[in-house]
Amino acid sequence: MRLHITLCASIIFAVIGFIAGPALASEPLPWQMGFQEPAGSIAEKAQSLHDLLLIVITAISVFVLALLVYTCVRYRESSNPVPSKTSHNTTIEVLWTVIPVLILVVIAVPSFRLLYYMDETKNTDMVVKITGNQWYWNYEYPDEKIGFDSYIIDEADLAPGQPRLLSVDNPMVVPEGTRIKLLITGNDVMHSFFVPSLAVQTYSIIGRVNEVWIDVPMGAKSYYGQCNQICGVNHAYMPIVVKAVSQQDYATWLVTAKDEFAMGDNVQPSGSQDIQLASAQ
Ligand SMILES: [Cu+2]
Repeated sequence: MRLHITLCASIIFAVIGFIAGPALASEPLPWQMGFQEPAGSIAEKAQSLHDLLLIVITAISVFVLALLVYTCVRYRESSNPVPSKTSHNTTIEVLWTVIPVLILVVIAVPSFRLLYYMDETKNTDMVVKITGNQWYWNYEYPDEKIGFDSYIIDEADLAPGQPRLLSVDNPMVVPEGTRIKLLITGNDVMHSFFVPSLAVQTYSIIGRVNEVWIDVPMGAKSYYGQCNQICGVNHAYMPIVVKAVSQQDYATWLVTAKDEFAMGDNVQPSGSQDIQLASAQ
């Protein structure tokens, strides 16, 4: 009975979440079972690869389970008192080698296709450099010469509608319908820039720049993510918000951002100076 109630509640939550969720934001929903709704071409391809893999692994698991059950029943001691002493069977050995190879080939084709698609960062519209710090993110727009830190908003300071543990003071604002090259690096320990709905998860490592791209679809929407590499005591408190806005709103935002977050030609991201000072001492 209790199981039924829990099950019904989870289905209702999932349906409510599905109806209410997608319009404004991509974020985890109560009782969510699957992926967040994929946003952009990379996430859609990743989701369809996942769906294919789910079919393959389910079929394999059911087949192996059926074989096990059949063997246990058919060859139990009472119905099979004298066990076979067969040690080789060439046909079966060929089959259990060739069939898994074929399955792996079927999986490899879409998998490599997606890997190469994700690797192709040439046709992007703009660049954002992202630096992981203990425990916040820094975003730089090199073409606009702006850069700013992005900190979590304390639970006590959340405005109505802002999700707990996921909201930040300065989101990474981007125009809708753009392909954005991300240059991801770090300033101290390893972090990981992870936005599930955009299917991006890339390590941020000091002294190294990892290049990826995201395909931000049309529509004003916030895509929520978090650091995904244990990076110290406040690891759970450095969320990510990629805020897609209309081209017009982006232009308006840029005007104020250039005022507020202007960088000189040689300005380093905040945090790196601290490290240099610390190592000089
Ligand atoms: Cu972390």
